[in-house]
Amino acid sequence: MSSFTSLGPILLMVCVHHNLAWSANNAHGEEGANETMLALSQLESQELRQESHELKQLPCTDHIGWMPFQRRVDGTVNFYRNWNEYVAGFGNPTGEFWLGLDEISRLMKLGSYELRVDMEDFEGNWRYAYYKNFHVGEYRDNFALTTSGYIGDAGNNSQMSKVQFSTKDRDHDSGAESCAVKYKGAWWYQACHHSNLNGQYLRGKHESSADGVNWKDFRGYYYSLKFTEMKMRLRA
Ligand SMILES: [Ca+2]
Repeated sequence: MSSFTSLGPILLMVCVHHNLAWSANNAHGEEGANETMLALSQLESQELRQESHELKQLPCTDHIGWMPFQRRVDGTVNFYRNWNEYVAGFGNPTGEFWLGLDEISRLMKLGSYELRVDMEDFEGNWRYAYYKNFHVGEYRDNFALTTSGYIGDAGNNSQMSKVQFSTKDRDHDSGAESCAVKYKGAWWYQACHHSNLNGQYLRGKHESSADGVNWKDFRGYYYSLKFTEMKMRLRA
């Protein structure tokens, strides 16, 4: 693939808005090179098909190549789910959903990624957290998360180094208890968290501690956010 490196980063996927049609996006959303990139995407897609044996519908990227893999928007989808469900993914990519740890891990094979988290409270305040480096390990590593290079105005509440993913039925955190059970979510818990974006959708202020859709440095442990979206993009 080295002959295509001058095209810059390319993210390839099946897009739910373009059912089973491969689409390609570069970092700048330029349309001029679409034919060339489509050819490249077909090459890559064949490699991906051989790996996965099936095509999975992925969320659409936006015009600059960000692909969402987590979204909370109205509380209609239950996020307090078990390990197998977080591995496989659930929900609807056009609404609330979790893409799935298997898929996120598989996409890591395409290159180096960056992460952006957007969030909104019920008063209309928006914040974001960007991480220049975003990596999710494989199943055998319990999908350990590494992030670094924070920029943003939400607070650096998801910087991690090889922190394994935990669910209510798989405790991989570093605390004595099960953080996923205690805080009713599924996350890269340590002991336990500064962010809990897969927690309960509690719609603003709540009395229970840290078991909502929380981001510590934005609205704290007693406020469940209205909107969150986590998205990844191949890094230039
Ligand atoms: Ca534990």
